[in-house]
This record gives sequence, structure tokens and C-alpha cells, in this order.
Amino acid sequence: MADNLPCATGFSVAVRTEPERSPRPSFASAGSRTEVAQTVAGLRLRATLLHTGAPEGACAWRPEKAAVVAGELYNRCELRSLLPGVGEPAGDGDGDAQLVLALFDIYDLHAFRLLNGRFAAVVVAGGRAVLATDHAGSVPLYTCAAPGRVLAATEAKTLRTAAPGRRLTGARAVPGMRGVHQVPAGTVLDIGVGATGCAPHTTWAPPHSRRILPEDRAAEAVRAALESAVDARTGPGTPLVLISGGIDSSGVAALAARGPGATTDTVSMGTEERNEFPQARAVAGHLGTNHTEVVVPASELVARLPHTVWAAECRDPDIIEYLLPLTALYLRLEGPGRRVLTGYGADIPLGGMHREGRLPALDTALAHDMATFDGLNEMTPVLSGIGGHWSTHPFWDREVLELLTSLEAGLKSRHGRDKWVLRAAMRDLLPHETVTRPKLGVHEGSGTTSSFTRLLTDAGLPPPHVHRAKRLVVGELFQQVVVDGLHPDEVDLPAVVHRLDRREFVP
Ligand code: AMP
Ligand code: PCX
Ligand code: MG
Repeated sequence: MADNLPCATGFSVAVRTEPERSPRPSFASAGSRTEVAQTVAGLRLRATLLHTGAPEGACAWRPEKAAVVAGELYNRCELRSLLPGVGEPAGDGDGDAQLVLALFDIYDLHAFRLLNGRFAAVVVAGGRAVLATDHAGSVPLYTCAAPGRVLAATEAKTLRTAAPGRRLTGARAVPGMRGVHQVPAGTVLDIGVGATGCAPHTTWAPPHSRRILPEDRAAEAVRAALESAVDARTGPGTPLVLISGGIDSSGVAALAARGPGATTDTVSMGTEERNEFPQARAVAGHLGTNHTEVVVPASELVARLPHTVWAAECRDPDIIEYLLPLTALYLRLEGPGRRVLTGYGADIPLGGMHREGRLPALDTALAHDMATFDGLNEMTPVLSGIGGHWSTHPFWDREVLELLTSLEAGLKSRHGRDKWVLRAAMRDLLPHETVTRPKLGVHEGSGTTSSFTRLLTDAGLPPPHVHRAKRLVVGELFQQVVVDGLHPDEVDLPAVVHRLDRREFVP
């Protein structure tokens, strides 16, 4: 396995009452593929696993029950304590799929309420296909079901050519793909394979209440939760942290680098037009990480728009703008697949993108963001997967996210600083300047927003209509690379821009 990546980073699974061949799945994520097939309690189960070398731990088979897992769990020790034979060392047979199956024996589908992880899973048992996402839906999971067959995959495009499925209660229809649904975040869909009755169960929801804590206790709790989240995500290899020089990503890098003898790599990207290299360099120098800078020409950045939509399977132009510089960076990272940590997502529960200090507005914004993240796929591993890497985001660890979301707004905006509680939690590990500096978003600091805007204004789009035009461009790219199955290298982006109906944009 390359640099301790998960056993599988994606899958396509078919569960059928009758044997039938499945079409060859198409993934944006890179990696080797292993096909497995088995009869489980009278159902035919076929899976294609996407992996970097050791897929065995991604499947657990028994004659009457099976589990397929893409991704990884972060609270394995806790989970193992629930099983008989606790304390025995973990052997080769102890992949996350084995653990999920053992927990399923005890708790049935409620096992998924126990997991803190970054995963998508399918369990086949007793005539049912049980499809599960993690609390954040951070590994997207799609399904298409008809009587006698349930298909599930971590990329929607894989189900593009499936015969249309029926409507499923509790799942989100994918626009343009008849019968293809996305399993919501923190959800288990319990589907009867023979009849396709579908029962959704919510396994996680963001907290709506707020906790009151003294400043020091809040900062200590944030520090402790983040330390565990970073430790659970690093493992024995040298982690690579994407840093911008802001408090979120620098905090992650500082925690990854804190152990004696720990080696950590960091990388920052920028364009020839804009970068935050000096700020990131200051952090890397302070922490003693092996740091590199990647300059992506603005023209190359914009040319990665189709790849970003292909990987994220997202139609939201703002999200695509945040993900575009990261996608361009992942595609530039050379060598074998890396385990990559980022600070992505910190700004959602901390209200970091909300630059107005008033507390009601801050809580309104973050309640809105926590209610609307699902389905945007902004944390999908496919973004790094197209470069052969595995990304993971400690701020969206289940425990960290729950804590940050629930802290009262005054701990997030305090003493004239945004994200105050995080800054307080990290202040002994980072330069004072990093702890106190307000920062632009990745889309701004890298010149991504301005480059995408220029693509449109250079083509004659009036500036007041640029945002709507971006939405149309991203929608058309989704159609081409997800619904129609085009490879992003085949997309003619200038033609997509040129074909926008100018009559819609009369000033
Ligand atoms: P942001 O919250 O806007 O800083 O971006 C989200 C995450 O993307 C950060 O926490 C970093 O991990 C990563 N990131 C942002 N900007 C850069 C950059 N210039 N180079 C590398 N990674 C970045
Ligand atoms: N981010 C944010 C997340 C972007 C907002 N997403 C949402 N509301 N669902 C973060 O890292 O927390 C930036 C650039 O800031 C991306
Ligand atoms: Mg941030």
C-alpha cells in the first residue's frame, strides 16, 4: 500500500438477485482496480475496488453477510473495545471492513452511528443492501436501485449507463441522471434488494444547540480534539500538509509536526499573479517542515475547471472555485500516492468566511452553512484521487466538528478576532503573526476567482453577469464530464464559454 493510504479509496458495487454482468465502471480517481465477486445469503455481490496496493481490508466476506468499505475509520480503538476478544493485537484480517461487519453483527445498521471516519460503505445481509455515508458524507455515495438489483458507487459517473432505477425515499436525485441518487451525509439507506423498499436512517446531524465554556476550557477542548484528529489521520508515514499560511492549515501542520522526531512535508500553491508564499514560508520555517512551493500558471489553473467538476461532481460555482486551486495542486504533486492533510472546512463551523463581527449574523451564517453542506462534495477524496493521493480534513473529524459547531458564537468572534477559539488553541505552536492574521480564502489568495472571472469577461460577458455565467459554465461542465461521460481532457472549455447564450446577459 502506498504510504499508508486506505485499503480502498473508492468502489462500485452491484448486489443482484440474479447473476448478470455489470458494465466496466469509470472512475475519476486514479488507482489499481480489483474485481471481487461472491454469493452472500443468496445474493450476487460484485465489487470493483479502487486502491493503491492492498485492497483485502476493504472487503469482509462471510456466507451470510459482507461489507465493502472505501476510506478509513478514525476511532478504531474505541470501536474494537465494543467487540468480544478486546485487547488482542490487530492482525491482517482486521481491516475496517472486518470491523464494520463485526459491529453490524451486534448493532445491525445502528453500527454506523458509532463510526467516526471518512468512508462510504455497503453491507449486504439478509436480502438487504445497506448503504452508509460518514457523518459529513465526505466520501460521496451514489445508488441506483430497481427490483432485483442495487448498484452503489463512490462516483456518480460510474452509474451513468445503468438502466434507470426507481425513486428512493430519503436520497437526493442527481440532476440529469435518471434514477441515480446520492446518499445524504450521516445516513444509512436500508434497501430490500428483491423489492427495493428503502428506509432511510439518520446517523448524525449537526448540533443545533450551543455550549457555554470559559475561554481557557474552550481553547483546551479544541486543542485536544484537534490533536486526536490529526494523530488519527497521520499514521507511520510522513504526512503532507497543504498550507496557505492561515491559522487553519498552519494549525494542522503544527500538530502533525509536534512529536519528537516527526517529519512533516508542507506545500503551498500560487499563481504567477497571486500567492501567499511568504506567509506559508514563515510557518514552515517555524515548524521546520520540508516545504515546497508550486506555481501553477493562471492559464493552467482555469484549464483544470473540467477536472475539478469531474472529481467533485458538484454544480455549485462557488464551491468549484474553492476546489479548483486544490485540484490543480493535487495534479502537480509528483511521486507515489501521498496522505495529505488540509485545513479545509474549518471556516464552516467557525464562521471564518463571515467577516462581520456581530454574533447573531455569525450564528445565522454558520447554521446556514451547516445545514447546506450536504451534496456539495467539497471534501470528496476524488479531488486528490485524480492525482493518486488521499486527502483528509481534521476539522471535519466528527468530534472536532461537533465541538466547533456547538461552541457559542462569542468564542468564535472575540477580542476583535475571527476564529478566536482556534487561534487561542494554537497560539503556543505558531508564530504570533500567523496566530493573529486575518486571511483571504484559497480562491482569493491564489487568484482563482479573478482568473475564472477573466475567462468570462475576456469572452465579452458583462461583469454584473459573471456569477450567473460561472453557474452556467459549471452546469455545462457537469453535463459533459459526469452525465455524458467525457474525459475532462476532451472538454473544449473556450467553446463552452463561447456557447453561453449572450442574449441572457444583456446588461
Ligand atoms: P482556506 O480556508 O481558504 O485557507 O482553504 C482551505 C484549505 O485549503 C486550507 O486550510 C489549506 O489546507 C488549503 N489551502 C488554501 N490555500 C492554499 C494554498 N495557497 N496552497 C496550498 N493549500 C492551500
Ligand atoms: N473554504 C471553506 C469552506 C467553504 C464554504 N463551504 C460551505 N459553506 N459549504 C473552509 O475551508 O472552511 C474557504 C475556501 O475558506 C474553502
Ligand atoms: Mg480556512
